[in-house]
Amino acid sequence: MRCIRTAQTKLQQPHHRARLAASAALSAFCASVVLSSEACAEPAPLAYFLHTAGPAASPTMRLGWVLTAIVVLVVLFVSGLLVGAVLRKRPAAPAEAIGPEAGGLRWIYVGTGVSCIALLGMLVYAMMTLESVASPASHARLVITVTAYDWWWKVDYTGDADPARNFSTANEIHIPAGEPVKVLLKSADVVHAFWVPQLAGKTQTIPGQTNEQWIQADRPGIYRGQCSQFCGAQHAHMAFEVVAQSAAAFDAWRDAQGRSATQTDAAAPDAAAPDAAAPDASAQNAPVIAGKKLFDERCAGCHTIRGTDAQGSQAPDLTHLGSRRLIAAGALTNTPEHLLDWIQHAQRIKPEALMPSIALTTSEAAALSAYLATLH
Ligand code: HEC
Ligand SMILES: [Cu+2]
Repeated sequence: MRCIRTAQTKLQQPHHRARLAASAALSAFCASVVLSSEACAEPAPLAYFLHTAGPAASPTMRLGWVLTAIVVLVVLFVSGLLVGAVLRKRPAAPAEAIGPEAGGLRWIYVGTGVSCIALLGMLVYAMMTLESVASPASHARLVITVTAYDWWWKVDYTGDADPARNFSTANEIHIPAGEPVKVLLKSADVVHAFWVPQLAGKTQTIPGQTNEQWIQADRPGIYRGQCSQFCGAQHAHMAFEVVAQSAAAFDAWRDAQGRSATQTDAAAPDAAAPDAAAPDASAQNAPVIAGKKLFDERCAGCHTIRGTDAQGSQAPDLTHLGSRRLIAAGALTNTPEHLLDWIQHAQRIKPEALMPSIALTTSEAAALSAYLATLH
């Protein structure tokens, strides 16, 4: 958060003391209400105070603001009355006049009446909002299944007539922009909650039950999601991203993700000519081959890479690892350095995560890196 750092630097310089109060106020403001990328260097990733991007979320954001406004008005009004009552001087009453008082009852009738009308109005508005986000305006053509695991998200694309377009991926949900998508929500272990604040409200994932949510992004973009039900040590590092794309880009993505690792390799132009370039290619591929062997020995029990012997089912599918923006459920950006760091120090980066830290020699790390780089 750059704006806080700026404010702190100013505090350390004596000639800026006069601005101390202003800087402190500014940094407090930025820290508590980082509303937009203009206000601060890094936008709040969930950014749900001001920004929504779809019909399942916008009505609830409006409801939130309207209810807040009404509540603030009520507090101000009642505070005003209270201050008025405290300041008001009444004539000293004669001592013998102690007894039931009839004065002031009107305030109670009016107050109760107004409160009832306001509360009833808020209730009706809230029910209407609930109704409007309950189901999409048109039938959802795309249905995906998201299964929550401690502490990551499995995403299954199923239901396409072409089996090659049905597959499993992790922590990154792609959807076509401008159309509703139905999300079936499951849990593999404990109760989690699926929440993409800019696209829809929260829905719990409950073991043994399938819940439903729908999301729709009006425009292409990347929308951050987060588990919002405390589910254990790494609950806070259980994020994901929804990537909304044009219909064509989404189709291309789905086609690519459906391919197995070997198909992707075969499609790559440099691996297409195994004959003439064989000696060269195999020298180049030696680390890749060593890396694949290492993967089969040390990682395949948990992870799947489609098209290979690695068929583990308790961890993210890594067939197209390279296509993801983030790894470890949003904990790190997907760079070769972060990948190696994660593999060797998963327990430092996400203590108690269900992947062990794996010790690698320098050459093993290089080989594994080379192999993982082929999983695009
Ligand atoms: C005991 C099971 C297990 C083993 C063995 C294991 N992993 Fe994992 N791995 C996991 C789990 C579980 C996660 C998800 C952790 C999380 O995000 O909380 C994970 C996450 C990952 C991720 C991040 C994937 C993503 O999309 O976010 C990578 C990359 C990865 N593992 C690579 C490896 C490699 C390489 C090996 C072998 C050297 C390996 N893993 C061995 C269980 C395992
Ligand atoms: Cu969770």
